[in-house]
Amino acid sequence: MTPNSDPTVQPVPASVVHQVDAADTTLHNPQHAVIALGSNIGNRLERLQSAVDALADTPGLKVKAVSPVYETEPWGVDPGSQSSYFNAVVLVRTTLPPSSLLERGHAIEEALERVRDEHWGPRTIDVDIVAYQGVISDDPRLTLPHPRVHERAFVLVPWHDVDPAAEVPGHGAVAELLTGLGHEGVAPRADLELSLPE
Ligand code: A4P
Ligand code: MG
Repeated sequence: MTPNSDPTVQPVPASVVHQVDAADTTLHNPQHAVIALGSNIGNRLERLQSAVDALADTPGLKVKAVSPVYETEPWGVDPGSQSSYFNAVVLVRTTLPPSSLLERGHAIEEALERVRDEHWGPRTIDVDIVAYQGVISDDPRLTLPHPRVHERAFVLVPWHDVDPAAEVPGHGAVAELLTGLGHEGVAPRADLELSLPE
């Protein structure tokens, strides 16, 4: 099935931001990676934008696309126990190995005042490495692809927006996974937009 023949998959919203100049010209042998951002405390849009800016500022990394912003119901926690999230997905090309990309993600979380006091607790920002090239790894420090991504419409919907042909390594096409999951609890915020630094 082609992604567009699936009635549950929405057309690409206008706010997908693509950077068309080639990272390839400035990076040697760059690898594709997919990063998910989530925030449910404070100024959620500002936090997501700060994370995008910090990724774009990372040596050896080019941000290639930034998804639209979605407001999403908290997943995996008691209903009503947390505020809604803003979620987005960023496509990058990078010469950083996976472990360095994870470290950079943690540094960005720390810079944005993330406090880790509760597993799956509310957070100013969460930076997850969703996928790195086609790598599959069950290392608990960096599991690839992210262990729950194939069950999470709040990641798959924005990922599909920026890459309709995307695949979750080991789990199949994002479009197919979304057919099973649906879009419930994942609402586009067409009034909001993340920008890609020049
Ligand atoms: N880790 C292993 N693999 C990865 C990976 N691929 N990317 C390790 C990032 N980190 C990875 O993460 C815990 C440990 O996972 C780290 O030490 C890292 O080395 P954490 O960020 O400290 O803690 P966490 O985020 O609370 O745990 P976790 O398991 O990453 O939670 P998730 O899976 O990120 O889920 N609902 C909505 N609507 N939107 C959300 O964004 N997020 C969560 C958190 C729950 N519900 C949500 C959302
Ligand atoms: Mg996390």
